[in-house]
Amino acid sequence: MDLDPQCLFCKIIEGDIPADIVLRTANVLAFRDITPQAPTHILLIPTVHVENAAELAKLSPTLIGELMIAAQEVAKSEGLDGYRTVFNTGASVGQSVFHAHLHLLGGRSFAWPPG
Ligand code: DGP
Repeated sequence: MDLDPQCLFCKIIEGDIPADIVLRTANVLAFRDITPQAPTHILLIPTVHVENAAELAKLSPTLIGELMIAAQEVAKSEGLDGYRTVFNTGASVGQSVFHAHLHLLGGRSFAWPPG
């Protein structure tokens, strides 16, 4: 199945739920996070339903690379000179939407190690 009708992010891909979209390519959609954790907080998702980044990497190493390239393009268009990218993989580390997504965060300083 390409999309899951029960999935929140698939509904955004379909246009059934509105989102502030910043980039759309053949295989990637990027939109602003509804609860931003930084001045720039954008989610980049594959336009195919896959549960998490680990499954996406197995399905298509090319597609997971496309997410990283799209993140770089969005960071540039947002005027960021540096940025953080995060995949939360699994509920135990905070994944709450089970459609693979890359967080792109920037516009403030970040601590390391992350919390
Ligand atoms: P994670 O916790 O890693 O699964 O991140 C899920 C992110 O999705 C979280 O930062 C909030 C965001 N989010 C949840 N629901 C919506 C929504 O309806 N629209 C948008 N734009 N973002 C959402």
